[in-house]
Amino acid sequence: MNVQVIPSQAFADQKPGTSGLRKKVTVFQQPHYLENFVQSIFDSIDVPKGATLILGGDGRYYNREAIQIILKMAAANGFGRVLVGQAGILSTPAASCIIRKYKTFGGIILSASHNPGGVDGDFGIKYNTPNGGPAPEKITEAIFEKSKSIQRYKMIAAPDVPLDVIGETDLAGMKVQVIDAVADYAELMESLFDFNAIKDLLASGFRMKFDAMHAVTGPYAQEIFIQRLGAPADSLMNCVPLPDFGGGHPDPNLTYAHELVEIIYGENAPDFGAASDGDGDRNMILGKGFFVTPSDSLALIAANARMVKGYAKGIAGVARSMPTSGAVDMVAKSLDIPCFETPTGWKFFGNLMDAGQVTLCGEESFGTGSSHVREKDGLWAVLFWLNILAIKRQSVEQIVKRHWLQFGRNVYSRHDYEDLPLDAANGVIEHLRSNFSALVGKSFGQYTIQECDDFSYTDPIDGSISTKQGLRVLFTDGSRIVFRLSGTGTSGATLRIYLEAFEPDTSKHDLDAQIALSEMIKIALQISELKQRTGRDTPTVIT
Ligand code: G16
Repeated sequence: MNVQVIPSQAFADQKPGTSGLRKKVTVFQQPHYLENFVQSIFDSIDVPKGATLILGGDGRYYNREAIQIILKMAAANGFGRVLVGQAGILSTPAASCIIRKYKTFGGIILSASHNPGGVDGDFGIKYNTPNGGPAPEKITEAIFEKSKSIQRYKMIAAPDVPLDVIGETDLAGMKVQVIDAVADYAELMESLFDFNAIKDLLASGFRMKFDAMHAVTGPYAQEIFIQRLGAPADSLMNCVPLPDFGGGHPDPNLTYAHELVEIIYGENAPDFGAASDGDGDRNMILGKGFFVTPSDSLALIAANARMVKGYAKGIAGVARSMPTSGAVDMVAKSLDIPCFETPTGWKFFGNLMDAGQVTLCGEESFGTGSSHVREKDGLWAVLFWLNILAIKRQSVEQIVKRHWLQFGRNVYSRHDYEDLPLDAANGVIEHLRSNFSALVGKSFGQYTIQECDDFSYTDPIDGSISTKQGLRVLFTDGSRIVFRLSGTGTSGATLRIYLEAFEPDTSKHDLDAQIALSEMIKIALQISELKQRTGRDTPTVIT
């Protein structure tokens, strides 16, 4: 084998964020940049000789080039086999499914998720461990440490491997197996949900619209909704994956999925709308003229899990990230099952799922999933909703409102301030943190602050501690405001303000969240001195 040891110089900025290393494509295109990070992964995980790796990405610009580099590095670093999605494509949940199904040594996923793509867009890379989940902090920290002092990487000199046709190629003694990216995942979905019931629903005149946002789930949606469930072709939109996502921002929320939102709030709207993101792990759920918050979606899925085939025996427990609303906590209480509150980031759910303590997990950031894989899973959430709708035969809005009637409504919204100067955003957080004791006991109209803290988490399974995971301002009536800086952006800083108030009064359940939360929004702006410190008081995105 012709292994080359290529000298290199360390880059100081390869610290993985909330979910892997995400940077501009142009940063990754610098000589040795990607290679250094990949070698740092391999040097941090003690690759057993002959191990199998999964490799694939969301198809964004630079995916193919990166795959060829990683294959040649995997061959030089002792892997025996790499399973690659056809054309180098795998959705993030499908990659997790395949890592688990074929019991591989883990996988490398190329994605910057919901961030824009294209020549000037973003690229990303992360390592998932053999359980199929994103590497925990102790591994991402080790990778970062290696990346700071790396001086060489290993690669073989060989021609590129053909990736478009299913089959096997020998790469200097390592097998490269190009696999169907969709089949294993679709089979897993069919084992969890009642496809016959959903087929009947779709045949009954019920209309759905799924928006793949020109990202990775297009072919998965085609296979599952059209081929296996018999939905008419016009049930799908933007299902041809494009390296720049058609110039869009593949983030399934009310702002960026506006094409779908206009359809679902327009005349002759379909009964159900859904979208997923760049790499297929996020989801947005809509009914005719109605938006389901991700926090409510998690609560509803938990409350109705028993009616769905794969969850008929009941769920062991639930987990949500700290900024996610407490709606699922109410359901857990009524089911008498544990509910865990973790920091933001799917990696924090892995230990709980591996230990069998939780079945369902969710985050306000449009992520929902279960222990069927170790990533959040966009199409899984869409199918869960379709299965519930197939059984209940009520509208999405009716289902949500009946849920609120039973459990109360956790009125919720997130305000994002994108692309803030880093210093100003850090200044807001520091200002709040240093003001905690002055804030406690202070009243603003009907609201009084009871407690403020900087969220920290001790993993109940391995005892690892994660600190500084978001600032919480908790009010005496149970309302709260959370301030947190995003860990997934690539330019400037994004400040997220999460607002939540519990509303048991059913007469107020129809209120628009922005109106119901208007006092809290004012308090958030006032105590953070946002306008003075950043010059901004209007969010970029409201969800
Ligand atoms: C990633 C993680 C999620 C997390 C989200 C938060 O999502 O996988 O678990 O909730 O980031 O992002 P931020 O730090 O920007 O608030 P994704 O879909 O980008 O992989």
